[in-house]
Amino acid sequence: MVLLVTLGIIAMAVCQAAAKTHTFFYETKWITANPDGVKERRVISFNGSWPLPTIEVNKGDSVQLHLINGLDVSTSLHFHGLLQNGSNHMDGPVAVTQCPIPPGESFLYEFTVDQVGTYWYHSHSGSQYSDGLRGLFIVHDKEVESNYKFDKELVFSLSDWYHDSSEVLVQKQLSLYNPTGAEPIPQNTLINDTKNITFEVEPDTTYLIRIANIGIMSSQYLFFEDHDIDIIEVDGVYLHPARASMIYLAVGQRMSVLLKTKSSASRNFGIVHALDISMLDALPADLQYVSVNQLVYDKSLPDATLKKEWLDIDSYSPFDDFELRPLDDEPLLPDPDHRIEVVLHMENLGDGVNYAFFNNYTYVAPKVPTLLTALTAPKEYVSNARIYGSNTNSFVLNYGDVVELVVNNEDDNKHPFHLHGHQFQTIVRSDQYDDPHHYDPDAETDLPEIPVRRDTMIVEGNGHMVLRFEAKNPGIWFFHCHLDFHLEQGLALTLIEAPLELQEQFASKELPEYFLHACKASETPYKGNAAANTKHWLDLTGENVQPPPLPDGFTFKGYVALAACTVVALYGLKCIYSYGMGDLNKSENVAADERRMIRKLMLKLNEEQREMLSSSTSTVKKREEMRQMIEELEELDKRFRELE
Ligand SMILES: [Cu+2]
Repeated sequence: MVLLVTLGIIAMAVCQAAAKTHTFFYETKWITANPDGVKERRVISFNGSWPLPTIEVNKGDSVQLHLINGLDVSTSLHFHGLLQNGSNHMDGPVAVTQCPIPPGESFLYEFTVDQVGTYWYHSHSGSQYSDGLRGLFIVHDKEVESNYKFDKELVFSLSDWYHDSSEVLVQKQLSLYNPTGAEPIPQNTLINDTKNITFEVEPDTTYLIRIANIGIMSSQYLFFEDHDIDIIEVDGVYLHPARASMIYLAVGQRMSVLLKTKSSASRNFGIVHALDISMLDALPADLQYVSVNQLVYDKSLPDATLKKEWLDIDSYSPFDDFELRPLDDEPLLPDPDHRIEVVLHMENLGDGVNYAFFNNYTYVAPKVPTLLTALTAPKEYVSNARIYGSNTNSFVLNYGDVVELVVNNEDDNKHPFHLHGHQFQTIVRSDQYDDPHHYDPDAETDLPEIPVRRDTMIVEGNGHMVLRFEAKNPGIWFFHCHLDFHLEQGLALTLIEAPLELQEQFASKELPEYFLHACKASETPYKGNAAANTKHWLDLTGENVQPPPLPDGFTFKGYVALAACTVVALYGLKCIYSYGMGDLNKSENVAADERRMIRKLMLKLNEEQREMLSSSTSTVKKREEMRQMIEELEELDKRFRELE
């Protein structure tokens, strides 16, 4: 009997140490939720529940996540930060590594986790994750965690929150009526997918707090009133602890911090998170950009209240992540074998929509997902960037090369860039400038000896950023702005990393049948070059490309700058409207040139209306008029388009 019990205990211990397989069956379904307590809206649930669960596994475990698409739109899932070494086809971005999963179909995400730390999962199908299809993914490892002393664990997700669905938001963003590419402004912020949370803490206790920004657009600041913290992990990279009073997380970024509570307290303290309002094109009067939650020592003590100085975001000084050092002290990689330099700018194309570009190309999804092009290409073509399309910004990397990626930002805004498949070394991040400042590798002498590694990094407005990594993870890896409206505007490039080795990896294992079934069910071609040509690999006839440019000498921003005052504009609109509508039915009477003129003017007017609408001083009546005018302009343009 004693022996049996002993054997039983040993068996249990072995079981606990052995790697586990975690199996999940999640059906995506629309439900309604009201996380900010202001407006009920549609969100994407798993099996009818939202917020979505935090998935927790141990290093070495396997995940089998069956995703059943119960939505009326297609979907996909990306595990942000997981390197998917050997499982590139499980990475999730539609048109990059997989076909969309259409309504009614299912897909299995199956991989082994060989990393530790704080990650998250989200839809990688358009901007769909702003509809709530996102959650945290945490990987534990006793050995790594034993480097730090803590008693308890907490998890915070931060996000911006919109009352409109992702479909509406993207329509607004990619509109002729949004010529400057102004991003939709969130209505609220959430913490753990709700507002006003309360954490009851014990005195003299150290909490490990994992924090992830799972928003769609805005960076956030976070601090604990009157408490310092030690940062110990950033994007899955464990660190020498760094003392901080405030942190800053762009969308996609994560940190773990240690917070030691006081021995005694005479009140409760604020857990304060605030939007980086410099990223917003306007600040609506009703947007609560600073939120105070409660760190509760004792419920009978007074709660923290909002302090006036917390509203002064300009005075915030968060910890600079370039000061962080990885625990493994991995030194700076040697000078690169392959440097990729891209220039980022935003501009309108001939359809009037504002797009984002790398080296004058805006990302347009290829007809065939890039991974499937790589896996079906003959060896003689697989390393030729051309087959991956002329609008996918594809770069082919050789196995083992040290790759340096330089982004020179010629846009005024900052952008959080995420690279799939790597934790890269962050080498240079310039300040923000009024005019573009490109990276000059010869002038830069002060590279960090032990750079921090991340998977998501900010480039400042008109500044530059430089990252390095070793090309040892064969795969198709997307590099894109995680401000998802910018991704919709085409701010992405594709790394074709070690394609020959990638083909070898997959030579020994077939793509699962359900993987190709998603392609068939969504009518996505799954063989051939970016144009789905399987015979002539260099012939891209029929591929997806960007719209043509604007006519010469025409710039929207210049045009808008010439905008007349509102009164004139309103008067002008009336003339145009009656003229335009009156003649439209006899379309031949309206010369193409005149139509173009009218469209230009409409754009200018619409721009003005939108600017006025976003200013908080307008009266309700005035705002209603403006809205109406925007609608009328949209109707007019629709009719113009029907003529063309
Ligand atoms: Cu961006």
